[in-house]
Amino acid sequence: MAARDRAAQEALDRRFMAAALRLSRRNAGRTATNPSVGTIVVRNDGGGPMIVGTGVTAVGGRPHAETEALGLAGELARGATAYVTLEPCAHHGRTPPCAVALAAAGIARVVGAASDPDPRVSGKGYAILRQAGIEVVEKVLAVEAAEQMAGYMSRSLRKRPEIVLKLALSADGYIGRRGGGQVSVTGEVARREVHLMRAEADAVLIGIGTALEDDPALTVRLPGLESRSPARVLLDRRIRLPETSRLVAGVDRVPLYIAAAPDAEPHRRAALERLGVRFIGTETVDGAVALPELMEDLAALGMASILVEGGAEVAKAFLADDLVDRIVLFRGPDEIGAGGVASPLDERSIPAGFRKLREMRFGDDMYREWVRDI
Ligand code: AOF
Ligand code: ZN
Repeated sequence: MAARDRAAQEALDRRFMAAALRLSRRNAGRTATNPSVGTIVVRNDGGGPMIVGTGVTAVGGRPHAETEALGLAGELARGATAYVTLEPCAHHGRTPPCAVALAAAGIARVVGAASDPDPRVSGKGYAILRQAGIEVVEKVLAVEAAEQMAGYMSRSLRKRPEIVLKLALSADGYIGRRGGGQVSVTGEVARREVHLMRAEADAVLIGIGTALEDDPALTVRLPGLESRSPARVLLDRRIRLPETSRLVAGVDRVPLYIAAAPDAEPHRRAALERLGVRFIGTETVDGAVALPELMEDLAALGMASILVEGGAEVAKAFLADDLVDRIVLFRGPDEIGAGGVASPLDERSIPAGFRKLREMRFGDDMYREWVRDI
């Protein structure tokens, strides 16, 4: 292939992979322990590229994205290119391996983004394709794909969830007012964005201080997305959460896990358990919940991404344990002034190793996001 043709092909590959990555977000947070993968099947009969099939990992995690895309493409898959955001699987699960399905459908070329860390798949998916005579191009937009599937990567590689720390700062750098109940630091557009972040996470986590102060529900309350609320996790070593709190009120619809010392307040625990609250016994280090062990427990429960929403002490503890993988800062236009609770972090004190991913405006608020590699 001439250099110019190759450059054009690479640009086209990146474009379709970007589309496949956007598509894959549709089921983010809804595929259980499976990553939400996107597949686009494209053929070119001389008149330019034409999309003949698209697929996303189904809600619940199966069928896989490739199955759906190949089903739509039918006979048109023969000789086509498949763009897959994750290396196609090589194992027999409830469905035959996607690598085998791609070959059987007559796919001529596979362009992949992220490699799959799952030992049943890693390297084997691409090997099956090559053995079948399929041209394979790996690692197209691999960084973007791994970043988008950070939860899955983290849980597979490190046995703990990806941890996103979200803080909303006032213009004068406070995240709330002591004793003031819930304070609106950011506006309506930013609030909706936070609810979307919740919808894509497996759990939202806060400390008992915030629970007592704000009495939040931590659910997704966007029209049409109410069913997308993730589990709530509360750090409450001594079980101080009142049975009348909004966290408890929603428990029949959205799970609530309390991380508490195993021997804490047996009567209060029993009462909360009767209401449907689940408990995770936690080790204690210097009087605080041992976060690394708790994160392992949450990963074992199937959680791949945790959104930490406050307060300051909890944020500090996650930062001190070097557990934060992504930082999201909202910055509102108003000042809080006297009685403000200082933020443990601002735009100028992002820890080393993070790179800025995006910056945008939501209404009157600024949004800035940093990530580090997993
Ligand atoms: C694919 N396409 O859309 C996804 C894949 O339990 P199973 O059988 O569904 O397998 C889970 C594994 O499948 C998971 O760990 C990951 O390796 C892969 N996910 N693979 O070919 C997909 N979601
Ligand atoms: Zn598969």
